[in-house]
Amino acid sequence: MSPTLVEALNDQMNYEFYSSHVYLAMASYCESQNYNGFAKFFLEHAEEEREHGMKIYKYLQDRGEQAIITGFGDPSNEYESVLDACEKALEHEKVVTSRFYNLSDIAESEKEYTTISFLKWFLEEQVEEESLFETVVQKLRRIKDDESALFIYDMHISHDEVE
Ligand code: OFO
Repeated sequence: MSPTLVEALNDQMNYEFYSSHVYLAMASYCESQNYNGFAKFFLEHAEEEREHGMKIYKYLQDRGEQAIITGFGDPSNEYESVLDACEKALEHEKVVTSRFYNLSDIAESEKEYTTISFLKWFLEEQVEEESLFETVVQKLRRIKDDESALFIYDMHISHDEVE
């Protein structure tokens, strides 16, 4: 793999770890507001993002490259509501998708067929993740300020919204 591609893969690996922190912060916000169902939902996502980061970590090592661990900025810990957190999660996933498109462009331009194939899993995963957050955001927009409906959704979210 070219140094450009290795650097881009490293960057995405670190972004996945950052995503894990973003969802951890969202989980903590939800828990602080006593929305424990949403907190659990975001904690599960935080764990998934860590697994995504580790998938790239392993790929880099398998290809004879060192995975370079760096930091990203702090995630936001302040949200106006559960809906606000979920809208931001959806926006975040859209950024992740565009990052995988860029990575795929680099791999394609280098005819790096193994990496192109490796990245396909992530592209498919992004379709599921965007669709999941779209669903949650749509439901929350319908719920609006109905506290009882939000209370019921909070009890069911981890069970209802699975990829
Ligand atoms: Fe939620 O995205 Fe990772 O890849």
